[in-house]
Amino acid sequence: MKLKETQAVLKQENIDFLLLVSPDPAITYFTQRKFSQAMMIISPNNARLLITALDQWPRLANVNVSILSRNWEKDLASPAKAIAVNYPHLTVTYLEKLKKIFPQAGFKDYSGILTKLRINKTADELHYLSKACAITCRAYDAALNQLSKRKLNTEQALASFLEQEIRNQNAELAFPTIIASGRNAAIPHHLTGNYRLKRGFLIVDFGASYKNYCADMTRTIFLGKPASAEISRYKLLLAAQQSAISQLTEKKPFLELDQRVKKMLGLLSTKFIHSLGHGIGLEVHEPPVFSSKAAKVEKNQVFTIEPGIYFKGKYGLRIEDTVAFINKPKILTKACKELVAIP
Ligand SMILES: [Mn+2]
Repeated sequence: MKLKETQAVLKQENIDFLLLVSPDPAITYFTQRKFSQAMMIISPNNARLLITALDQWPRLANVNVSILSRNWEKDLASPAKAIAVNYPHLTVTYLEKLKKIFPQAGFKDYSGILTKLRINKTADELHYLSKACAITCRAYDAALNQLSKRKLNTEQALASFLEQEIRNQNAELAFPTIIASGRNAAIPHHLTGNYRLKRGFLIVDFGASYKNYCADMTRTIFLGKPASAEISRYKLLLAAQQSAISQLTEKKPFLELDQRVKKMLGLLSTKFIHSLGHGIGLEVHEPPVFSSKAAKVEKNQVFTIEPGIYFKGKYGLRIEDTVAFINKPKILTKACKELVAIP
């Protein structure tokens, strides 16, 4: 993706090369592959991928692939003066090492430029993301069917079922599945365990990854018969979530959407203890960063909208969609959001 654009920026700024070290997701971005160990050296006129003999040898257009040797730097022509690196994905140890290898060079953080390139998804990326979401929804529907037959009795069993359904569709897991039943649902990042599924809200937060692109969806189901207060809390949260999506317009600051959701939740807004959403792509969490004042809705961004309310020691609810903003919002996770009660 966008290798030419990157090289144009490097040329413009007189950078000798951009150096990326695994597990930097930018390597996956440029090659559309994952490697156990890799380095990428992108200069204005050339792109090189260095990998070990332990990985499948990729065939890549516009990228030369060679073996990552101990003294890989020997192959580089004239001493480099300006080297771009991706700070958030480079360890301090590695940067110190690079400074010793290239004592004459200045190092420039290119994370901002890489973010700018990656924040607007290409047509291929949008396709992969919508496929990941469709796979996720199919797994969810299959799980609902199992739950209604009372075939899954623990958080772990439900998580395993979803994960198997994802793998059966030739996809991977985007992140560890969160299944939270009863009072566990009051903990947004509950660690799925061997707990029996209980009467009450059940949070199902999971996603498939297709060609390395991630989906993220949360649904809250009710096991048993919900009381009217429980139904009205669910309906309020759903209305807030849908309203945030309908308010998505180009250039709208994400913080404004967050404010709107809080307003709609009223007194319950103190129970909404996390961010409204996050960008998603090769990484489950990537820019746009909703809490940043500068973050605005832009064309071809993909992000989640996921308000939740949590009642300590009692229960919790969260509704999350992965949404693409093209000219208008397009919900990619199309699974049903009406409150499903399983007797
Ligand atoms: Mn999420």
